[in-house]
Amino acid sequence: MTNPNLRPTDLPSWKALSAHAAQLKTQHMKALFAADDKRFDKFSLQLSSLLLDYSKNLITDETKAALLALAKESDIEAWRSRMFAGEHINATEDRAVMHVALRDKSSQPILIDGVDVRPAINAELERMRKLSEKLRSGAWTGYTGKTITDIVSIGIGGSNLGPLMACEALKAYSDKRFNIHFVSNIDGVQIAEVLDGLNPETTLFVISSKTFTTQETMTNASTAEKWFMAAAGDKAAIAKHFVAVSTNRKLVTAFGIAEENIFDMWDWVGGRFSLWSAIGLPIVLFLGYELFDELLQGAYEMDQHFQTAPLAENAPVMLALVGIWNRNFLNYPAQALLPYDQCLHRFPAYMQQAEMESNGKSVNWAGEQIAYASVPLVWGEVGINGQHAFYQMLHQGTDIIPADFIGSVTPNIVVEGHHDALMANFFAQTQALMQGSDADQVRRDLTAKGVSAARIEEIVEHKVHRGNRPTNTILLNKVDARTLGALIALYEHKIFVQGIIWRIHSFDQWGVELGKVLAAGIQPELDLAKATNAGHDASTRNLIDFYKRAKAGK
Ligand code: G6Q
Repeated sequence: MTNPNLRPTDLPSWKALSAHAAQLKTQHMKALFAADDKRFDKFSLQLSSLLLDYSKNLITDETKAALLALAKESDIEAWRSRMFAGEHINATEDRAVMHVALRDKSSQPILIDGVDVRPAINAELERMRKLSEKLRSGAWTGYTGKTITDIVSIGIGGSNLGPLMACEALKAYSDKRFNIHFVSNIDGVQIAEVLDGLNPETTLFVISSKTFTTQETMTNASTAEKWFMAAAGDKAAIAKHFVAVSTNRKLVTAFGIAEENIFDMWDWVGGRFSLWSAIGLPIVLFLGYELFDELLQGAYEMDQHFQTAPLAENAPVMLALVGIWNRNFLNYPAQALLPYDQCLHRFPAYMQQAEMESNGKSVNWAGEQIAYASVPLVWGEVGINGQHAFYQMLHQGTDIIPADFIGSVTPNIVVEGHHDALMANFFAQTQALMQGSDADQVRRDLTAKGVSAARIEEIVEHKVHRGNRPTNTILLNKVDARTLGALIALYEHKIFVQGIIWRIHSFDQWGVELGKVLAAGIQPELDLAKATNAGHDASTRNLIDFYKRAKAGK
C-alpha cells in the first residue's frame, strides 16, 4: 500500500489529470460525441439493477485512463478490502465501518475486532421480523386491546432520513395495514401535527437514536410519552406502545422502554449508513420484513459488484471518478441529484447527508489542511419540478453544475399518459444540457418562426445555451426494494471511493458536534429569569436579547 500520508496532488495521475483538464476544457462534448460513435458503449455500464450512463461528461478515453490511474495510485482496492475486512478505517472514532456487514447474504463469518457479528445481526433481523409479524397479524395489541394502526418514527439525521426516504420510495408496496409518520424536528409544530388526529390506543412509537442522547429525539420522545400517558395513565402501558432502536440500552431502559422492546445497533455502523440496521425498523413495520430483506439483497448485490468488478467497469468507482474529475479538475462547485421518479422525492435529501456529512471535510488523514476541493455542494429536488424552477440556472447560469438524473423504465403506479411524458423530459434535459443551442441554431429557429432579422439580433445572445454541462443518467427498471437497495449502495461506495482519493476521514462527523455543544449552553439563557452570557459575540448576544425581549412582550 502506498504511503497514507501522500497527498493526492503529488500523484503522477493527479498531475496528468490537471494538465489534461486544461486542454480538454476548450472542447465541447457535442464535438466529442460527433467524433466517436462508441462513446455511449465506452462510458456506460449496465448492471442487473440499473444502467449508468456517464458519457455526457467532458471526458475522453484519455481522461478515463488517467482517472483509473488515480484510483490505482490511491489504492482504492486495498482500502476497499480493509473496509470489508472490518479494520478501523474510521480512525478518528477508532471504529470499523461495517454497514456492509448488515446486508451480507453470504454465510461466512463477519469478524469485527475478532468477534463474528453475524449471529448478532441475524438475531436483530429475526426480532424485527417477529415484531413486524406480531403487529401485522394483529397479535400485538395496544393497552386497550385494539390493534395498532399508526406507527410514529421519532429520530433525526441518520436515524430518520433513511427510513423516511425508503418508506416514501416504496409506499406503493404497502398493504395499507399501517399509516406511518416521521418526526425529526425539535420544532413542536411537527410532532403536534403528527399527534393531532392519532389515537394513543392504536399508535406505536419507534424511538430511534444510536446514542439516545440527541436533544431533538429525546425532546420529541418525551412529548410523545406525555401525550400517551395523558390517555393511558398507567406506566405499564408503555411496553405496548414504545419500542426503541439504540446502542445505548441503559439510557433506553431509564427512559422507561421495556428491555424486550429495545433493538440493538452497533458503533461500527455510522448513523447515515444505518438504514440497513434496526434503524430500518420503521421500513419493516410499514412494508413487511420480506420487502426489507429485498432492500438488503439489492445492496448486497451492489457490494459484490463493488468488490469484484474491475475498476473500469465498476459503477461506484466510475461514478466517484467522474465526480472527482468534475470537482477537482474542472472545478465545478456543486452536484445536483435530480430524480425523475416521484417515489424518490426524498432521495436528494438522504444523499445530501450521506455525501456532505461524510466528505465535507478539509483536513487529510495526516491532520493537514488540504489544498484541493473535497465534497461539492450536493442538493436536489424532483427533476420535473426543478425544470420549472431552478433549471434556468443549470442551463444558462454562470456556474456549471454537474447533475445526476435518476429515472425508471416502469413507474410504481401506472397512470395512463403520464410516464412517457415524464421520461421525454428526462431524456431531453440531459441532451439539452450537453448539446446546448448555439447562435446559428437560435437564428435558424427564430427565422423559421418568422421573427424579423433585427429582432433576432436583439435577442439571440439571450437564447443561446452554451451546453457542455455534464450529467450522469441512472436508469432503473423500477423503484422496487431491491433496486433501491442497489441505488443507495452505489452512492455509499461512491462516497467511500472519493473519501479515499481525497485522503479524508469520511466516517466521522465532528462538524455536527460544535453547534450541538453551543446550543446546550444557550438554551438555559433563553429563560427570561436568566441573564444572557456577556461572553457571546455582539451579534449572538443581541439576537438572544432581542428574542427574549420579544418573548417577554417588551
Ligand atoms: C449521521 C450523523 C447524524 C446522526 C444524528 C442522530 O451519520 O451522525 O445525522 O444520525 O445526529 O443521532 P442519534 O442516532 O444518536 O440520535
